Amino acid sequence: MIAITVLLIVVEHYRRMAIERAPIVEVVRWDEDYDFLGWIPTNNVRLDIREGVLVIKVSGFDPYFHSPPLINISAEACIMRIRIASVNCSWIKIYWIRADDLNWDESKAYLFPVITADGAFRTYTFDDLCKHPQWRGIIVQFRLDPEPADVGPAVWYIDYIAFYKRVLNP
Ligand SMILES: [Ca+2]
Repeated sequence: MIAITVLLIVVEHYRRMAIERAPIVEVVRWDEDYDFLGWIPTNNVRLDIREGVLVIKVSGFDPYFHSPPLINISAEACIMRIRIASVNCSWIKIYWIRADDLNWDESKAYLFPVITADGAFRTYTFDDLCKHPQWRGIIVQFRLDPEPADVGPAVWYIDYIAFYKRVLNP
């Protein structure tokens, strides 16, 4: 029995290593003007669409905005890639709801590593959500918060935002 257990652990170890090294494929992407039409300026932001770029202007305290509703992506798509130019805001926080949990709360939230806020476009690829225990099942909708809540007159220019999953046999 011990030998079988050890074998299973070794197999699982190599399976996880293979997944971590597997290529990524795009599941969903918002990039063109019409992709951004369904985005919602929920709290103290103004949204504008300019030549394929979603412009988010912070207009007050605790700014945030929502993705379109019912995106319904599998949590396998746990890698977020964003091409963004940020002015005066170094932190992106994400919240999400799932098909089996439609409440917005702090358990389903994550503050991404710091970004550069000098107004130049950069592409960031975050795989942090792959290890988040609450990023599972079906993701129904998410929201993004320029942080901190008192960030002040910040602006984000999002060229695109996309989610990717790893596949062993693309
Ligand atoms: Ca774009």
